[in-house]
Amino acid sequence: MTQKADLVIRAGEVVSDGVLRKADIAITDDRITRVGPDLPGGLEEIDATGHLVLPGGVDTHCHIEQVSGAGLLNADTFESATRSAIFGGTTTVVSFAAQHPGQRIRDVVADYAHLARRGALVDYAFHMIVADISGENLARDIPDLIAKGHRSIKIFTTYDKVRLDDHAILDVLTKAREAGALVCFHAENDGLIRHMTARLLADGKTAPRYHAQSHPREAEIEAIARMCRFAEFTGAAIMIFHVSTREGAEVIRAARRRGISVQAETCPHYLFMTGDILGQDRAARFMCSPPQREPDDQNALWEAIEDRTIGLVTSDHAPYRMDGDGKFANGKDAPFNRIANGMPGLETRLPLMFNAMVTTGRLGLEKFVELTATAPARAFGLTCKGEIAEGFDADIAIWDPEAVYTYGDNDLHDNVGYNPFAGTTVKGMPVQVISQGVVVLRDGEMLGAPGRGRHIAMNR
Ligand code: DUC
Ligand code: ZN
Ligand code: ZN
Repeated sequence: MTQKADLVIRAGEVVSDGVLRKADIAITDDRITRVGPDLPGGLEEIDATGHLVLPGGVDTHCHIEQVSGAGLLNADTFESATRSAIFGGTTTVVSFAAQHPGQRIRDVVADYAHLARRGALVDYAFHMIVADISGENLARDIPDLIAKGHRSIKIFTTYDKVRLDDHAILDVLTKAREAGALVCFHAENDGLIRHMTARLLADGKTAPRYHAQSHPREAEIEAIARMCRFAEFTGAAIMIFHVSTREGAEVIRAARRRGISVQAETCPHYLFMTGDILGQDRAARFMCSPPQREPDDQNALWEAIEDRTIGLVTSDHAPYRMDGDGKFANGKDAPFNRIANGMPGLETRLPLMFNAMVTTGRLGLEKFVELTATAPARAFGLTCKGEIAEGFDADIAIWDPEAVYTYGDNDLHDNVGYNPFAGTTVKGMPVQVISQGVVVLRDGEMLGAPGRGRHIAMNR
């Protein structure tokens, strides 16, 4: 007699192999062992009748317990960020090990790994932010860390202290190609941003709403085009983070057609917010870089999602509280360029995208799963994540497609203290979440213990 599975999720509508079908899922230990009709009984059973059973979300762009270029620690620990992730149906996060000039990258990765081991409630991996290639960093640490499964590097083309110049970027791209890592870019032209910031401040235009003018669309377009050329020149594989403009997406589309290995992501705040949001009260809540753009850009981003120019939607969760420890660390009247950039998004990413894609029917359920789980896992070599299929990790979110929820001012489970999507109503919410085969969210109750998350190595 074959042994009973530990858990069987029965009779849900399952997206598996990119197709929706009614099926049971058997899980033993932390793995999916079978997907199919009428599976034998398990030691435990979950009745998923009337629900959608989807891979847990994979969010490959979240800033957690990170010190920014300006030296500010963000509001979330690995525990609070991954708690928020679970409530939003996400079961894998890729955050940052952020080097600052003068630090050895191997020490930085070890430090962030320690924080994650202590707090993470779901599985995780890291991008290495490279801000200093001197000494042993480029020659030794980076190849060693890549070989250990840290196969993603993040580079800033702007932001004082952490940005790399073109020479250093080309050195990193060459090393990444040799060692087999993907290089991700925050792509905005630094000179343009500094030029515009100085002009605005000289004119006394210091309010948050001027932030958008200080990051003109041309800054993104130029830097994306330059990084695509550098990828072509070096043969390295790259990823453009948080694409916000029509022209940026067009540059990427053209580069991909030329055969360059460039992937791209965008984020819900570019799909669901426009630049006029910075005219609202307490606009610091919505400040991010690049800034939100125009309705025409939103249409272009959706077109780029449809034709796979943009393959992933991530949160760019960047949590800063609306107080002196966060956004206003430089004073409550700080000029726009001294207010921390970013907003929380780990918990809202999937419901917002589900509502837009599944509830209202834009591109549909299978594409939603691809964009938010399967493609992010594949892009970063997380080969056991992002799919419901035999042999994959049992990371699963069970969704009630009829659940309706209106976001409130401060209803998220992170440490940030506000919800940038307050007032938005979504239909479709995750109601049970399973991580490593264990139920970690049921009936609104979190069941996992901090530190249960595991580091997942990125495969080539
Ligand atoms: N922009 C970034 O580049 N990082 C974090 C948040 C943001 O808005
Ligand atoms: Zn960025
Ligand atoms: Zn970011």
